[in-house]
Amino acid sequence: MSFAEMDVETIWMDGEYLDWEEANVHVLSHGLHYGTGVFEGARCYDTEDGPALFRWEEHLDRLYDSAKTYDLEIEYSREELTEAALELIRSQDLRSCYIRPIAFFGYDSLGVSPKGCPTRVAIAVWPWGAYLGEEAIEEGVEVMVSSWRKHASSQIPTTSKTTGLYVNSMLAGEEARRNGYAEALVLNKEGNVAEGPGENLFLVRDGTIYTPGLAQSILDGITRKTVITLAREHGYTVNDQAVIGRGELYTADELFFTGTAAEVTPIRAVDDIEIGEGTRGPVTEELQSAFFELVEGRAEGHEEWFRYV
Ligand code: PPE
Repeated sequence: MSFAEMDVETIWMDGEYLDWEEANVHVLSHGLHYGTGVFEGARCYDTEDGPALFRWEEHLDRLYDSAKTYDLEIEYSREELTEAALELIRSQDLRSCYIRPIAFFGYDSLGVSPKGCPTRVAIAVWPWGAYLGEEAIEEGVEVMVSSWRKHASSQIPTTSKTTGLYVNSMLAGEEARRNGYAEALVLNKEGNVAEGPGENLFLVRDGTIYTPGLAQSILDGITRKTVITLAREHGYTVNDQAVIGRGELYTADELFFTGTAAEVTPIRAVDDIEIGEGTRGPVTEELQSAFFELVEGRAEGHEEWFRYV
C-alpha cells in the first residue's frame, strides 16, 4: 500500500517530530549514494493489554550493533529512540503498526569516505499487514531459488542490517516476482541455503526443525530467535546451526519463512516442486499459532518481550 493512502502524518527525525512531507534529506546525502545506512523493522501489536512493541530491546541492540560496524555514531540514547517510537504510535492513535528506525550518513561532502557527514536518525511508523499477502499466512507462498547469491560475510557483514545490503534482496525478490513467484530463496556463496530477501528460513523434516546458522550469511533474525524458543517450548528439537543444501529443500516435510514483516509464512512450493502436501504443514501451523497468540498477547509468558505503549 502506498504511503499516500495511509493515515500517518508524523515522522521523528533528528530529535524532532516532523510533518510526514517535511521529513526529507538532501539528494547528495552519503547514505543515498553509497548505501551507508542501517535500519530496523519492528512491530507494535494490538495485544489484549493494549498496543505493545514486540522485542523492541533486541531491535535496538541490533540497530546499535549494525551502526557500530560502520563507525556510524547514533547520538540518541535507547530511551530517546524508545520514547520517539512510543510517541509516534500514541499521537497517531495506532493500535498495531510497523516501526522503521533508520540511521545513515547524511549531507556534507561526497566521496566514499563519510568523514564529515553527520549521522541522521529517523523513525517512522505505519500500518503494515501481512508482508506476502493475507492468504499467504494460511495458504503459503511459492518461491524460487534465486540465481543471485547472498553476500558472503567476508564481503559485507550480513549480520548488520545495512541499507546497501538490500540491493541483493531487491534483485532476488524481483527476479522471483518477474517469474511468477511470491518470493525468492537465496543461497550463500558456498551454495547452501541462506535465507529469503527479507526473511529467515526454517525446514521441518521427520519432526525435527532446522534453520541455517549465523555463519551461513544470514541476518540474525529476531523472529527466528522467537520461533526457535517457541519450538523448543513446544518440545521440538531445533538445530539452529544447520547447513542446508538446495536439494534438501525439495524433500523437506515443511518449509516456512520468519521475519518481522513476514511473521511466520509457510512455503508451499520451491521451484514448482510441492513441499509436503503443498499446503501449510502441521508443525508450521502449530508454531504460527503459537507466534500469533504470543504477539497478540493471548498467551502466557515472555512478558519481558513486550513494551507497552
Ligand atoms: N533476513 C533478512 C535479510 C531480513 O531483511 C529480515 C527482516 C530477516 C531475515 C528477519 O529478521 P527479523 O525481522 O529480525 O525477524 N526484514 C525486514 C525488512 C523487510 C522489508 O521488506 O523491508 C523486516 O521484516 O522488517
